Formats: sequence, structure tokens, C-alpha cells
Amino acid sequence: MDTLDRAQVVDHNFYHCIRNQNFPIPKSQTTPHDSELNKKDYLDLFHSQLVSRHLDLLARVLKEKNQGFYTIGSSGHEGNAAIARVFRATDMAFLHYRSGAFFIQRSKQKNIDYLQDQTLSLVASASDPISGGRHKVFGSVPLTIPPQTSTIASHLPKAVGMAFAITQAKSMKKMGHVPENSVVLCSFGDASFNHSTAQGALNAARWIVQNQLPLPIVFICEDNGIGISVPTASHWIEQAIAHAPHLHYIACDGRSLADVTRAASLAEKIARVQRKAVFLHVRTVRLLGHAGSDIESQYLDQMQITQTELDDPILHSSRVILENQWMTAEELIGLYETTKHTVHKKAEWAIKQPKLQSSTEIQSTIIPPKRKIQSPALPNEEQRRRAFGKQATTLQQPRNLCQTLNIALTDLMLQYSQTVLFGEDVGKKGGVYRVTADLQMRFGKKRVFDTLLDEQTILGTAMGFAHNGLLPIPEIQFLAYVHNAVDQLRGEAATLSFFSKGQFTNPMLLRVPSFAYQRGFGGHFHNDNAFGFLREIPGIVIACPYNGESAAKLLRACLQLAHLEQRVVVFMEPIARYMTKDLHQAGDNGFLCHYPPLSEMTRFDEAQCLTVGKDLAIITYGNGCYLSLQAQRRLQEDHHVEATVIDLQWLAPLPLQHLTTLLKSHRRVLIVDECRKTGSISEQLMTWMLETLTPLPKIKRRTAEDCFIPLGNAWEYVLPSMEQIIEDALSLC
Ligand SMILES: Cc1ncc(C[n+]2csc(CCOP(=O)(O)OP(=O)(O)O)c2C)c(N)n1
Ligand SMILES: [Mg+2]
Repeated sequence: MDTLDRAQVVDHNFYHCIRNQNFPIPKSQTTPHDSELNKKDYLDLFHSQLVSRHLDLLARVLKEKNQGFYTIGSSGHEGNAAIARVFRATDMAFLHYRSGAFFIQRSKQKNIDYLQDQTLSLVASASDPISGGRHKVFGSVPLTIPPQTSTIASHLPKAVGMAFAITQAKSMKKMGHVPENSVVLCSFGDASFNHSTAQGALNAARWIVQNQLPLPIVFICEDNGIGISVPTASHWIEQAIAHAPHLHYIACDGRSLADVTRAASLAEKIARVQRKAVFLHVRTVRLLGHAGSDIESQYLDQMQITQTELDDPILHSSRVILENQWMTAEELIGLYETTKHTVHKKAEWAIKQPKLQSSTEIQSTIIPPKRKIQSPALPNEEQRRRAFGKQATTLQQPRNLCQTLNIALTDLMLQYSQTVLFGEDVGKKGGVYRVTADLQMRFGKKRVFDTLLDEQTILGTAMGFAHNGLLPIPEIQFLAYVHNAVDQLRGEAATLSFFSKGQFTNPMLLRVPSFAYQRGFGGHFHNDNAFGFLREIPGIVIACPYNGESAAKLLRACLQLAHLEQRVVVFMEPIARYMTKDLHQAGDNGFLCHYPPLSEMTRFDEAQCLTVGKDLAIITYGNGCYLSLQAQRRLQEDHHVEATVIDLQWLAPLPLQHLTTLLKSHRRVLIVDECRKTGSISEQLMTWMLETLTPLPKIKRRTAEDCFIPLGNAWEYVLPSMEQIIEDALSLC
């Protein structure tokens, strides 16, 4: 036996310990009888443990032969089979990557061919039912298990959101994706517990419970005492969380199926009946290192490794089976071997199944499938009268961007009864800029509410709501603060469709007050103008209006995209234009707009021409439109230069096809981009023109400097100005 290959050692230990009746000392006194586990139940759980173990051993063999691509296993954690048995297959489970036995046990509830699922997943076959070969994940639609990414702890915020969403859907009289009495399960490791995302989610859960809201969630910390190579002290988790208010702490020994069953049953009652949050602390061990590539002897003593290997949950279960005389030693070994054989047989089949074959095939799941449904009917006059009250008669008066957005949001919330709007200060205060003023009064505290101050929770809530069939409209207060939660958007929300073949989706319309040019307010963090970090996320849609009319029409299109196409949409509102009245001179009211008829909506993929002129085209968006319109007038009147001003409207994906048409008659193009030069849209537009336009027009671009925005009026030195646009246009012409 190769003692460097700990998989071989662990495999060998089973035979050796059973034959010599040499078992680890029980860590828990709970008997199967105490937790009402009969022989049949117990052997069924044991079988799931064995299948999971053999899948781990198989993964190592496949990796050696370059036929398998993932070796992070569940060995040592197989006690989680007992958790799966206690809960229902409709209890949505956001799982840790050591959940093999859980997955197998839950599969049995629904007669799912777990071996097929798991072997296809190990060999990255395109036939893998959940990710189609895109990742080795635990996920399944019939088992209500959305697949999770590798980013530890990042699934906790959405699990909290989903638990919140169960009651939310019920109180909004909406059919959720899960039954009303469901609970949510969310498992993670002991090291992951320390992650700020985990701490944020646990805090958010307690905050929600403290607000007297039901939160049927069981956090499951599978504590194997180590995170890759860094130990977790045995008292750490308990000391940190056992006495936290608004969270029931229950501990159990993960090596004992009986003890896990006892604790999970208690957790289930608290979560399902009392609708309260539970923290289930499962003490366990990790066998076979962190992954196949991890050599434990680099950071652990040989003694420690050997001792842990003998503390194997499978040996603990075997001892209980022999003590109860449910099987003989020979029968145990027989079952171990037939399970191994069955697992290997299935793998032989799986390696012959098709792999992903082309870039097109791989990319086909980035964008979720379009749903075959209609948009809900537009609100009628009576509904609008009730919602707007006295304001209803004055809706047609010209208004600024802020007021128009408020009206548009009201109409959309009337139209889409499954929408929920939330964020920091959006409720009673109506947002920092009053964009959401009166919405809570119009729609009630269930549909419009303040969250706690945590952007990860806001996006987690959005994803959780979407997982239960609601249509979230979260707000992040300023663009600069999206960074605090960007993993939730780029690592989680945007990847869900990709890693689940569009079977799980989390549509949302995220509103973000954005960009610079506020006079006398804020400095950098309230005037952040850089958003390259959002634009390169595959599948995400980014829209930006420039005035009230475009905002209303664009917002309608964005919500429709979220509803019908299940897209993750970011709507960036230029803060500096919220209150703007005038366009060319003081008192002209040239920037106020009439509210567009409800039926009017921007087309996805289309830019719009704000003016038409033959001498040059100015491509811009947001504040750039405002400045370019001013420049256009001055160019015309002072220099006889006629400019077409094109408002992109869609910042990702860019409406390039439409731009080709709009630029056809233009020999000169100026890009006005308020984003920082590096990572700005201007880079993409320049490249695209060089690659596709013939003849190539004369091109110039005006962007912000690669600098942060200073306080006071000093921003004028780093952002594009109307004067610079005129200068650039003249030099082009
Ligand atoms: C955010 C993030 N940082 C780092 C990693 C790399 N990483 C993967 S697993 C892991 C340790 C996790 O330990 P623990 O939570 O105890 O789970 P265990 O593997 O022990 O079950 C680390 C650091 C990651 N996946 N995600
Ligand atoms: Mg650990």
C-alpha cells in the first residue's frame, strides 16, 4: 500500500477495522433508539454514506487517469445523510461542497439516479443534469438544490433571502416555488464561518428575527476543525455563536448518525413550526485532505492524520450496526464491496458520455431561457388613482428625472404585483434622493422596505426572493458601494443560469444611483464614475437613462427583461440629473419631461438619436447626453456644425448592431464617456469601430481622467465638460 495515498489508507482501514473489530471510541451517547432510527432507516443512511465514500475514492482514481476533474470530497462528513433524511426534498438546500451523502440521501426521497448524476458530474460530461459539464456542483431541480459556486460563504446571503421569501410570498398571496411551510437549509465549513459574508448573513438572519419576522432557516456548520491547512480551535464556533441572540444553537456529533438525527429533528421543529432561525453545529472530521492535490503531511503530524482517519464516520456507523446485530462483519464488507463495484460500473458508463463540444454550446446557458409568458396588463386608471391619490391629476405635468422615476416605479409595481422594492433608506425616507418617496405608503411595508445596512444582504435578499418566484427591485445606495457586494452579483447572481443550464435563475432589477457631476456634494464615493467591473460580467444587462422620459421607458424595458427573460439587470441612474430642470439656460425648463404613455418602452439593443446632424456623431450616455446636447446647440449656433447626439441607453451589451446603422452616414465620431478612461466604454467602442467599420470614420474620444473624483468643485478638472466636447468636435470637423 502506498502510504502517501491516503485514499488507499482510508479504504484499507475499513477492512482492517471491521475484521479486527477495532472501532473508534463513540463521541456521542445518542443511540439509534433515542432518535427513533430503526434498522431499515439506519441501514439506508449507512448505504448513502458508503456511496458517498466510494464516489470520493472513485474521484481520485478518475483524476489519476485524467478522466475526472474534481477531487474535493465528502469523506468524514457523511453524517449529513441524516440531515437530508430529516428534512423534505422541497426544503431548498444551499449546500457545502462536502454534501455527497446529503445529496444521495435526498435523491432517494425522489427516486433520482444519484449515481448517474454524480458520476456524470465528476467526469464533466455535457449530460450532467445540473451544470451540463460546466462545474462539479451539488445541484438538482427535483431535489430543490440550487448549485453553489466554489466561493465559500457566498451562498449564505441568498439562503437568508430565500428563507425570508417563503413568508414574503405567502403574505403577498403569491405561489412560491416551494410549499409555504418549507424551511431553508444552508451548510458550510468551520473556516467559512469566519468569512465576513457568513458573518454578515448570520447577522442579517438575527436582525430579521429580531424584527419579529419569520425566518425558517437552518444554518449547518460542518466543523471538521480545519480550513485547508489552518486549524479551527475546538471551542471557536461554539463560543462565537452559541449565545448569539435570535438564533437557536444546537450541537451534535457528525460521526454519529443517531446524534445528527436527534439534533436535525430538533432543528427541523424549530425552523418548520416556530419559523425561527437555527444554527446546527455538526462536529466532524475531514478525511483525504482538502482535495486530491492537498498533501496533509505538509502541515499535520503523521499521528494526527492517522488518528483522524481512524475516527471515520463509516467506522462509527459500522460499530453501531454490529452492536445492534443488524448485519454481520462479512455482510458489512460485502455491502462495502458491492457498493464500490456499482459506483465503478457507473463511472465506466459515465466516461463514455458526451463532453462539451464547442464554445457556442458552453455559452448557451449564460443567458437564461425566455419564459413563455406575457407581461402583466398595464395598470388601469382606477388603480393609478388609488396609488397616486391627489397626484393622479397632475401626472402629465413636466417633471424631473427623480419624480419621473418615482411615477414609473409606481406604475411598474402596480403592473407587476410580484415586485418587491428594498434597500437602505428606501422606505419611509424614500431614498437619499427621494426617488422611492411614498412608495411604502402606496404599496405597504411588505412590498417596500428598508434593509439593514449591508449590500451583500441586499443582493442576497434579491436572489433569495427570485429563488421563490418574486421579482425583486433592490437598490444599492451609490455606485461606489456596489463594490462591497460585487461577488454577490458577479460570482452568484450572474453565474446561476450558467452553472445550472438555465434551470435556476435569479432575475432582478438592481437600481443604482450612479455617476458624477453632483454640484457641491459628496466627493468620490457619491460621485463614482467607474463601472468597468460590471460591464465585463457575462450575461448581465446594464442600462442608463439620461432624462425622465428615457428613464421611464428604459425602466419598463428593464423590468420586462427581468420578468420575461429572467435577466440580472442593473439600472444606473445619473444622480446629478435627478433634479435638473434646465438644459441650455437658466429657467428654460428644457430638461423636464412629460411622462411617456404607459405603453411606450425602449427596445432592448437600441440606442436613440437625440439630435440629427450631418457633420459628426457624438456617442454618449447618462450625463454625457446632457453635456452633448448643450454642446450640440453651441456648435450649431456658434460654429455651424451639425451634430447627431446618440444616447447609447444600453451599456451592456452595447447596441452595436444598431450603432452600425446609425453611424452609416457619419465620417466623424466623437465618443463622450464620463467613465474613467481605463475600463471605459470608449475602449470597447473604439475597438469595435476599428474592427468593423469600413471606411473607418475619424474618431476621437473624451473620457474622465484615470483619477478618483475630488471634493468641492475640483471635479471639473477630471471629468469631461461641455467646452471640451465643443473643442473635440471642432478639431474633428
Ligand atoms: C472566498 C474564498 N476564499 C478562499 C477560497 C479557497 N478555499 C476553498 S475551501 C477553503 C477552506 C474552507 O474550509 P472550511 O470552511 O472549514 O470547509 P472544509 O473544506 O474544511 O469543509 C478555502 C480557503 C474560496 N473557495 N473562497
Ligand atoms: Mg473545515
